[in-house]
Amino acid sequence: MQTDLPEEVLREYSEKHKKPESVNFAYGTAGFRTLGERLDSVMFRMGVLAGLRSKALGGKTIGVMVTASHNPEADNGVKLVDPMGEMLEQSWESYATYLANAETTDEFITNVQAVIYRGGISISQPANVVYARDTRPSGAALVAALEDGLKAIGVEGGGWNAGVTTTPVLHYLVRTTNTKGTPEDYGEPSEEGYYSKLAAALKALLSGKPSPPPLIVDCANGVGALSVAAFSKHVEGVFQFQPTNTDLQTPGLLNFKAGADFVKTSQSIPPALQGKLSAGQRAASFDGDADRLMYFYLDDQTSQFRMLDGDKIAALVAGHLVELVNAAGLAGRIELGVVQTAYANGSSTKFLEKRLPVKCVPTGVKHLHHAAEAFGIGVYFEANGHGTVVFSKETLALLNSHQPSTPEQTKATEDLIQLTKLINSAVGDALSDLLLVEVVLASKGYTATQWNSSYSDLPNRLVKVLVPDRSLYKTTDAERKLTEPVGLQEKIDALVAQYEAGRSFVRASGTEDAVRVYAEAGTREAADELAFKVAGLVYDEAGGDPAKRPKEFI
Ligand code: 16G
Ligand code: MG
Repeated sequence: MQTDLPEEVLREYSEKHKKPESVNFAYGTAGFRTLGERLDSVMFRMGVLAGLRSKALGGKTIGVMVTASHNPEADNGVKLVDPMGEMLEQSWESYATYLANAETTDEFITNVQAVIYRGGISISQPANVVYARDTRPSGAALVAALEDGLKAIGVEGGGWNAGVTTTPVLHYLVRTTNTKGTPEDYGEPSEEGYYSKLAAALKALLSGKPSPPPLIVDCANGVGALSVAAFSKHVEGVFQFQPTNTDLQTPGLLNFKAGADFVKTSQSIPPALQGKLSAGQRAASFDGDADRLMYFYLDDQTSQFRMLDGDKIAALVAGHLVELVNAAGLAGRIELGVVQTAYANGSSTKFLEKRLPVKCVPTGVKHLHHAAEAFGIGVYFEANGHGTVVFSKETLALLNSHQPSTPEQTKATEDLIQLTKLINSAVGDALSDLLLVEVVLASKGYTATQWNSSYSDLPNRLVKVLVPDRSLYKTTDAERKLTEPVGLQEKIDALVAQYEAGRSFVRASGTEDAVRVYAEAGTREAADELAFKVAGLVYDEAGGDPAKRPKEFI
């Protein structure tokens, strides 16, 4: 049994994975993320930290995912996953940053010792870690560095390599490993177990309903392509995918003019799908690690592109869950709520608020997930397509013990129970969310057009502003208002007041060195104008170089 820190081993490995000079790493909303070539030392150190985190929790299995999600192919990243499949606890994010930025091996060892001390960690505890990566070319070498970290800190068997898989699968593996044989058992801890679980729930939920039409899925030329291919085998004859953007060989294609982020930010159809969609036919896009989902279709009348984003998914799913809870005879016994961020379209918030409680929280899955857990059934989605539904322990127990008194109640209760299995509550999951959407549409007999008609999005615009120091931008009220730089918010308010249905907010990005401006208004022109005016204001207030001022800023 290990009782002391294996300092010599750590030193030896640390020398092999030196930190690049003059780079400052920060564990942001989704872990560390930057050019893959810069991340060798970070990976090694996160291997060590994952081991320490597991030891701190008495040997519970911790997850490590190597991915940069929707970012360009040259980027990579790493994030740690806590035992129930949730994001790393916030207090440990600062440990991650602290270890990643130690300049030398000596400093690294000192910092490791400090983490052990501050975290009250007993080094003699066992450590268990499962890790995976997406399809990025830099992934294999980075995983090798991670493995050195796991070995150096004494993780059992050097960790469990789950190979190339999606972020949601990794989260599922963490949760199932830790809950196996407990009352919170979440399924078989294997990728096949994940597919089987989703497939069984899908079959139960679609039984007796018309089969959904074959669905075009844009896999962003990423790991989602593997996942869709593997899952398809489990649902033959029940559900048919038509995967596109599945090229994992050609360099540079990952997320390039493809995937959920492309669809959301460009508000247009991925070029590879052009000419493949008939009017009214729906299609979906995953992002590069398959934890975000975006739907779209071409209008049957005008052939115009129509996007069904995270807000539309939340509205569809929450509405259906309310109906099921009522139909099951459980109205008033389960509190349903929706969690959004400031990026949620104003129309979606209005639509939802008429039906159930809606909460707004800062950007980043951990905030949404946490807030959703306060409800009996919490639906959370970011507009960018990342989200899921969480069920409280009480709700799960109630569903299982409920005695329905009519056949209708029995059916609704069974559907709710199957939905708890179809939904990956550990994390936003493009595949599971897609199946959820398809089940709801099949239950309601809705087309994409009918789904989209629930409310009309207010035209909106997102603009990025490069400023010398984004850390100067401090917000309050779930990021909807700036407190610093002092005085800027008042100027934004004065601009917003000039636009009908106008709304705008400014926040520092957690993943990029930039400040983001969001604006929406009654018309497309007004939304664009408001966004560019606020962007100009931010740029000038920050003392931006007039020569480099983007010409669209007003
Ligand atoms: C990360 C977050 C996502 C958020 C996005 C915002 C996770 C797993 N992912 O991708 O939820 O929407 O960052 O990016 O938390 P931004 O801070 O650059 O606007
Ligand atoms: Mg992602």
